[in-house]
This record gives sequence, structure tokens and C-alpha cells, in this order.
Amino acid sequence: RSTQFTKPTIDHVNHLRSILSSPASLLTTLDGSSTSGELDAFNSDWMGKYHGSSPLVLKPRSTSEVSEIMRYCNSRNLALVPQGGNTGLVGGSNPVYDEVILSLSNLNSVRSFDKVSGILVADAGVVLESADNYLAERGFIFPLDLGAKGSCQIGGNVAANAGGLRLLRYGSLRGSVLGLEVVLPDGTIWNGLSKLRKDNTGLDLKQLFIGSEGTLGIITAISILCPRRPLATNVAVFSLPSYEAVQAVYAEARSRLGEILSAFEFFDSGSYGFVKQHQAHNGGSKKVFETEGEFYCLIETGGSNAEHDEGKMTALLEHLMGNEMVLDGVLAQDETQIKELWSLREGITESIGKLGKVYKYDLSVPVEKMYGLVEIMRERLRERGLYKEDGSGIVIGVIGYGHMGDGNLHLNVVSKEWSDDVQQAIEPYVYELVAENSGSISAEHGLGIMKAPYISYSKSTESVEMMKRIKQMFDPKGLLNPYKYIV
Ligand code: FAD
Ligand code: 2HG
Ligand code: ZN
Repeated sequence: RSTQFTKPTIDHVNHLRSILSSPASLLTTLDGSSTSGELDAFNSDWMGKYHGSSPLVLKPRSTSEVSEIMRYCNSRNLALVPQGGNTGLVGGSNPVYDEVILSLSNLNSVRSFDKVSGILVADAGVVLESADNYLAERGFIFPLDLGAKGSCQIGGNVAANAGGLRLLRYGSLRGSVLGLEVVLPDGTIWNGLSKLRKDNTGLDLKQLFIGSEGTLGIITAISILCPRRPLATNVAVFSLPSYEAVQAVYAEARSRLGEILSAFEFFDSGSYGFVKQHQAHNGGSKKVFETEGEFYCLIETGGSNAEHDEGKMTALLEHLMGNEMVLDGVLAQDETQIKELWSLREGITESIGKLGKVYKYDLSVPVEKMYGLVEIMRERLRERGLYKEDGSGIVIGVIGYGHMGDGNLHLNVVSKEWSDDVQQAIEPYVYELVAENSGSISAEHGLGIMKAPYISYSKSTESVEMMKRIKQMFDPKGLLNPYKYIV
């Protein structure tokens, strides 16, 4: 624990309470008004891997409350960690020691929506799924979707620069976000909530905060360009014999579906097996394929003409089956089946999280090299006696899945227990492999605490030095989300 930071005390609590408009906005164990059990959900991450011991959670209800909090914490040298939906997968949203937790969950209103331009302005704490439902009622779509949509917040998404399942179609948040409102570490409110699509006057400051993982400022609102919701959606899932076949199908899907292709996801048989096992535990596993495969891919189309899109998708299916490029395929017939097929892919993270402790590696490498990394890692763990196919080793799965269209692999090692032996067998070896392939050690999940020490595998000394200087400028005392990101 850095000695530069003050330990939160009851005096701090009393002052912070006076800033907040509602008594329910402050949880603390320091005066016994809350139990440590009540703070557990804020102190621990989604995977149960990272645990802090903050005695204080603040849940402000307005940007001005956030500003007052920041001003006060800055004046008292109180370190602070911003928290959205706490679904991040790199330990970025939890305290490491006793940092004050600033939860954005009470900042959860839509501020405005323009039906002509599709520009949504909303508080940072709006849950992604609520934002998308709000837009769906108006014929629009949020340009980001991910498995944690029911809990993660749009401010957290922007802070993490999340990628997700729609990036192939709508691109990165860096393109869709038009503006931000941010409270800086000294309490200054920066109203950068632009609604302009084009603005070349000076530096594009919002980009500094997108993907800054709560280290430069607190995002309190976002302005984002939302596309029209496709009128017709089709989803098909295929089983395939090899990773080479997945690549061939991807090329075919791009050429035959063209502009209506909206997602291309892949997963291996290990991932599929865990999802089926988890579904079976919950009494809901249905047979999907006559012939299962070593790999699977999910293809989604989104367009404006159901008949046209269905025709294209059916033609692709016939082509793939007719030429034996796939082993089997299922085309969803209605909304329920669309959800069922998506759950095979979206359900992987949750399923493995329930069945074991998961070491997660979110990597970008050239598409043709992606699955090779999984095979290398599986072999390495097998050689060390940690992974055994019959399930008797500590590691019960080395699986690969991800966003094929984005060149983004999720290499996950599922273990019975958290284990130093397993971690040391994987790290830093996995990052060395990525660096050899000129890839990225974090494609979309960020650095958090997990990858902060490894940034140099993906970024040059000069790049890291510039990042440090930017951090120093915004947060000279280093109070905002310490021990993370760039250390
Ligand atoms: P948190 O986890 O609370 O925070 C993430 C980071 O942002 C932390 O460093 C935090 O300090 C900071 N932060 C949060 N809110 C703010 C704010 N308002 N201002 C400043 N800093 C802030 N990620 C992907 O990219 N693609 C996926 O497909 C994907 N799928 C997922 C599926 C599941 C089941 C789960 C559990 C996670 C998944 N994730 C995915 C990871 C995670 O959901 C995303 O990173 C998400 O964007 C985090 O949002 P959050 O609100 O939960 O943020
Ligand atoms: C996904 O694409 C998420 O499902 C989570 O990014 C990946 O759990 C993971 O490793
Ligand atoms: Zn992902």
C-alpha cells in the first residue's frame, strides 16, 4: 500500500456524507452502519479473483456530487477507484487495498435522444441492456453488445473501450462516442458532451478517456451515435472439423453476405462442452447438432429486408453444406431460437466461471495464428502435468473462442483452483508468444491490475513514457485507480 495515500477515517466519512444528497449513497464499515458483507460485492471482482478491503463506497446521484467528492478526496490524498457494473475481467474496478470505491450506479438516466440523428446522451451508470432496450423502442440500436449487458454500464464500457459482439458491424466505441462529460481528479467538470460527428478543432480530448480504465477522470455521461436497428436478423451456427475450416467459412461469409454480415464468432469444442455442461446443470440442455465438431461458428446478419437477407443466408448455408465445408448447421427460425443460438457463444464466460477458476487471456494476433496459441498452451500445461484430458489434472480445460472478425482470441485456462503453478506456467510465456506475433496482450478487456506489469509486451518504451506523462498531467497525486494500468 502506497504511504502517499491517506487511510479513510470516520472524519472523512462525515464530510463525504454531507456532500451526498441521500444517506443511502454512502456505505461504510467505519462507523458500523454497513457490514463488510455488504461491501463485499464492491470489493471483489466478477471472477472472484481480485479482492480489496475498502471500508467506504460512495454512490453519488449527480455530476456535481461526483465533483465535490473528487475535490475533497484530492485535498485529503484519498485514493479512489471508479466502479461501473463491476464486470471487468482484469481486476480494474476493485480496490487493491483501502481505496474509496466510487460507484456510478445511481447516475442512471437518459438525458436526451434525437430520433433524426440517432444521438443518445445518457448518464454513465445506465446499464447497457437498458440503454439498448430504450433505443429498441425507438427503432435504434446501441452500437455495442456483450455478454455482461445486463450488469455492465455504458460509462464502464467507454472507460474500458469494450469491443464485444457488434464491433465487426459498428466498429469501435472510439468511432461511435461523440462526446463525454468527465470529472477530473481535482473536481473540475469537463463538459465535452459534443453531438458533432465532425470536429477537427484541436486535439480530440475524449479519446484520452476512452479506454483509460478510470485512471484519468470519472466519466459521468456519454454522447453516442446509435445506428438504426436492423429490421431483419438471422442467426446460424455451424459445426466444423478444423480451425482451417472456420477461416474458410469466414472468408465465404464475408463474400456472400457482404454488407448484411453483422457478427462472426467462433468457439472450440471445449467451450461448447462447458456451455452444454452448465446448461445441463441448470436442467436446460437441448441437442443442437446431429454432428458435433471440433469447432463452431456463429454467423449473424442484420439488414432491412427480411426476404433478401434470408435468401442470402440460406444460399450460404446450402453452399457450405453442399461443399462439405461444415459438418452441420442450424438456422434460427424465430426470436427464441436466435437467443438460444447466441447463448452457446455468449454463455461461455459465465459457464466456465461457474465450473472453475479461469485464467483469461484476451489477445489480438493475425487470424491464421489465433488458434495455434491455444494448442501451444494446452501442450505446455499437459507437459507440466497440470492438464490431463481425463479431467484428473488441476486444469480441466484450455479453450479458445472469440471475435473471429476482429482477430480477437479469448484463450481461457479453466482450473479447479487458483494455483501459482498454473499461473507461472502461463505467464509471462503467453505474452512472449503474443509479442513474437506482433500482437496485443489486451485486445478489448484492458490492462487493469492483471496486465499492468506486462504492457511492454505490446507497447514501446516511448509509448509508455507518453502515457505516464499524460497520467501525471491529469492526476499528479496518482489518486485515481492506483496500482493499475500503467505502473
Ligand atoms: P467495470 O468493470 O465496473 O469497470 C471497468 C473499468 O472502467 C475499471 O477500470 C473501472 O475503474 C473503470 N470505470 C468504470 N466506470 C467508469 C466511469 N464511469 N468512469 C471512469 N472509469 C470507470 N468486454 C469486452 O470488451 N467484450 C466482450 O465481449 C465482453 N464480454 C463480457 C462478458 C461477460 C459475461 C463479462 C463478465 C464481461 C465481459 N466483458 C467484455 C468485460 C466487461 O464487461 C467489459 O469490459 C465492460 O465494458 C465493463 O463495464 P462495467 O460497467 O462493468 O465496468
Ligand atoms: C467474450 O467475448 C468476452 O465473451 C469475455 O470478451 C471473454 O471471458 C472471456 O475471456
Ligand atoms: Zn470478447
